Amino acid sequence: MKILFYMPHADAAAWLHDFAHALPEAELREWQAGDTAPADFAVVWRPPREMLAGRDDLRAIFNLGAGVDAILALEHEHPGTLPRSAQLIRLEDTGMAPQMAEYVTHAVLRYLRRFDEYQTLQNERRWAVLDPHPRETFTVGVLGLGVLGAHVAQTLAAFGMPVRGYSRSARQIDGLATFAGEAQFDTFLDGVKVLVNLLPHTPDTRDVLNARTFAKLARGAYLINVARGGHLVEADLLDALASGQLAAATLDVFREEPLPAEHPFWQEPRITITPHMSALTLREESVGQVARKIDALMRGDTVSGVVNLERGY
Ligand code: NDP
Ligand code: OXD
Repeated sequence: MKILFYMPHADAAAWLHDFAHALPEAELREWQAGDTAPADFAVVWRPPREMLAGRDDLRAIFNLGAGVDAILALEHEHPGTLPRSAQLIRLEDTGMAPQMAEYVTHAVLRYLRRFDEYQTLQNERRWAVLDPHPRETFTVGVLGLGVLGAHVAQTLAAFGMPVRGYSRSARQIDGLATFAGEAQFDTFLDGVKVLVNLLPHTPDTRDVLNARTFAKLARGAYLINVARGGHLVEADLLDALASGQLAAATLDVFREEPLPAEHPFWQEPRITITPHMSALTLREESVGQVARKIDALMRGDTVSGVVNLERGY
């Protein structure tokens, strides 16, 4: 069995080494421009179109991330790029869920305990105790109750604040109030103090973090966006911060990455910026999961994590 690998900025030799260990019978190679030799599987992150177009020999394409928006954008821009023969399969957790829970919990607790404001006081050499936010009304709303969102929401619920979750289809999760579908979106948002975004980026979810959404939240709410930059209408965030409807935001993802040096977000002290690191792709866990799924497909079994191309996730 032949496997093509492509992951820009990664240590390809280390990945190929680990795959060779996990799949000793496989012939592995890093894809280079112009390589059209046969392959059964492709393991990729943000591949160029020419890597996949016309490759009708592929049985599956493994996306080395949870989000498949970049690869589906290729298909959208150039229909027919994804070989009909191949299933598109994404990573499921592979160590990202605990990382995401740490990141989001840190951000939520920082706002709950007003550490962001204490940092400002320290910068001004001022000693003052601020009124605590009441935990019982510090409602956290998590957009997306998939592999990552459900874990994040359940982790937060253990801290005792009310936690709500929102998904496309109805879900029941212990300790959470759950809402589903557009008809329940406004009820989900009503009074939320911290909005956490863990939706996939699809035509239905693009721009979901906008002025209308912010207006439904509690006054002085917080935003944590760890999904995709395309979910956020950037001008609406700046307006909501200026008006006080939002108090602060923590952003890990941006429309343009790296965030350009001249971008206004860098100048806004109420925005905390991190460089798309909330949940990194871990090599050992990812190689293990992909290798197990390749073994299963070779046996003729079905696997989980297959992307529904119509839904876009
Ligand atoms: P999943 O596919 O497991 O979960 C997606 C969730 O979003 C599901 O609950 C789904 O609903 C819900 N959803 C999808 N579309 C809609 C919609 N239109 N309305 C309401 N709910 C919707 O994804 P993961 O949890 O694995 O990952 C989520 C996203 O996190 C990824 O797509 C990626 O963009 C981002 N990510 C960011 C990382 C980072 O480092 N910043 C790292 C990893 C991922 P339903 O349950 O009904 O299907
Ligand atoms: C992912 C990501 O989708 O790293 O996995 O953003």
